[in-house]
Amino acid sequence: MGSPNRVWTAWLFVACAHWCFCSMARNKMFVEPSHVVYEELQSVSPALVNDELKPRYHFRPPRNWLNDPNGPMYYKGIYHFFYQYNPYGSVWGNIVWAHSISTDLINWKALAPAIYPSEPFDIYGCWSGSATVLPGDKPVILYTGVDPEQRQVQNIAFPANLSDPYLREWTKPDYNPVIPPELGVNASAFRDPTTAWYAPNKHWTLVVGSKRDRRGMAILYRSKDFVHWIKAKHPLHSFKDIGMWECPDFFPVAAKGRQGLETSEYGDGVKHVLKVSLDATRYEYYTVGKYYHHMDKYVPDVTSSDDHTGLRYDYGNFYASKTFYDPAKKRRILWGWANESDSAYTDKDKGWAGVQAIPRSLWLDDSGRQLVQWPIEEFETLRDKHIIVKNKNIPSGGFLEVQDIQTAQADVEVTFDVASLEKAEVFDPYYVDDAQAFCAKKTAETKGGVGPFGLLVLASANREERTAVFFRIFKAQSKYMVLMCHDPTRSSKRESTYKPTFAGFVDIDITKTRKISLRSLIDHSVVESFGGGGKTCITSRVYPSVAIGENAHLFVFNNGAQDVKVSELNAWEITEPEMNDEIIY
Ligand code: DQQ
Repeated sequence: MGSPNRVWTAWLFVACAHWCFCSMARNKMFVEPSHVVYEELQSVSPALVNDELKPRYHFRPPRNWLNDPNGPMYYKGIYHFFYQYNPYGSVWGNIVWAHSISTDLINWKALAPAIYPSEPFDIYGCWSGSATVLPGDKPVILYTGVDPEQRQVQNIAFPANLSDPYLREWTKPDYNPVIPPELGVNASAFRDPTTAWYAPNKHWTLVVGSKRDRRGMAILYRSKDFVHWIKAKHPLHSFKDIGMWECPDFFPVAAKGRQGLETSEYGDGVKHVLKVSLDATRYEYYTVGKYYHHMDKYVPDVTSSDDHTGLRYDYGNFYASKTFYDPAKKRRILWGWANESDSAYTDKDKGWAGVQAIPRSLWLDDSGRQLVQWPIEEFETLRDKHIIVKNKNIPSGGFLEVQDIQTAQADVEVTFDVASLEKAEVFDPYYVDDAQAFCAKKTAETKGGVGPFGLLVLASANREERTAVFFRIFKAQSKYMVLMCHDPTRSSKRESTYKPTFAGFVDIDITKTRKISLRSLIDHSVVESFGGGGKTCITSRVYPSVAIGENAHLFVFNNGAQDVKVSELNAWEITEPEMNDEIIY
């Protein structure tokens, strides 16, 4: 048992994964609704639907299924990224921890999978988890294993060779699991350990996602040696009637400024953030609050709500996210899974499914009420051909095409001047907690007062096919409300794809700024947008049927009653980074 000093070889992985797949298939592994194995879709040869829709600069393996980001970390000058991956097909199943490395978080080289089912404590699954870098620069991984009784248990793994900066080989000690589900813990809802922090009480501390009945919970564990873990009497935090909390993330943020904090930081000028991924809705929410160390208790601020009306990193396709502290640039970086909007059957035909959103730097907004996110600066090294448009008035009902640049693989930044708010529509308070439903009602087609104005991306030349990314400004009782929307309802003629509108409010005082900015990263079937300088983010997966490759156009539009001005628009073609093309052994 155990795999100390195992020498990694390709054949061993293939044999192991094959055995694992057969054994899972034999045992019909159905665990949770979100972990359905489509047995008939595993191990098929993909008939590519349209490879031009495959994202080119977002993180992805060359083929097959990807889901959650796992264990991101920085070690000896190298960024490590692991992710849930199916080596056999483009639907969920046979999950291993695939492993990639980078020196800039943008160009990636693939290594052989780091963690894969091999021992009784993980033979039915190697699910999500996190890395912690212990003093003396010693990385360690904690991940969820599924054991033969279908129990979710937490396991530890160590690098086999700390002098290998690529950390190619990982060892799972025989004493695993280090955190089994004890009496009173729901063993089929007990997963995704966080990065641990060293608390002032001189214990390593972490949380594991769980639920009790319908109460979502972040169960807290403490350890002196990182091997023996003791469950605390009370969870770090919990919330009623919400269901399973997957992939919790808990970290400190500076109350002022953009600098990231190491996960164990505490004291004056430090706030904390708790993020949970809700299995019931497949959306995730975060709160900003205070961590009371002496009680190991986290209390969200009154401005942060714990339920489905709460804050989201991203109001679109973005799930199971995880942050890590980058000591090289003193920043906190967010990774999130942007899943497909296609059916499992179409994913099978495509031969690929899932990307990671572009890594984002994240910090606390000056208001202290929410986080702000922005694509990491390294992304800009991919910018190529550049076009600028300045001072263009877009009259009511007008369009402006951004020409002389290909826009299927692009980065667009635009600032709109909103000179007058006179024609703003009256806000309907019914939608104050449901921006998404508001956007579904007031789409890009619905004429408004101030807005809808914004971009039509991945558009056909005649604009019949397009994804609208836009703002709409309303007059509420005591302030103006800025709604940001993604409307992909006309993004494709393909019926089979899910085309939901996504939306969030942007917390800016438009009466003061009179301006609002929008950035959209367009990557064939990904549209990732940042409104108000990164205060509100939305990611959509869209699959145009006409606006593909060279046939994709970009427009600015204004469907409001009042003119708006593009004070400046910058668009860049984006070059293709190195993206896990071949495995380095
Ligand atoms: N995905 C993993 C689980 C996690 C879920 C399994 C979230 O550990 O709860 O692939 O997407």
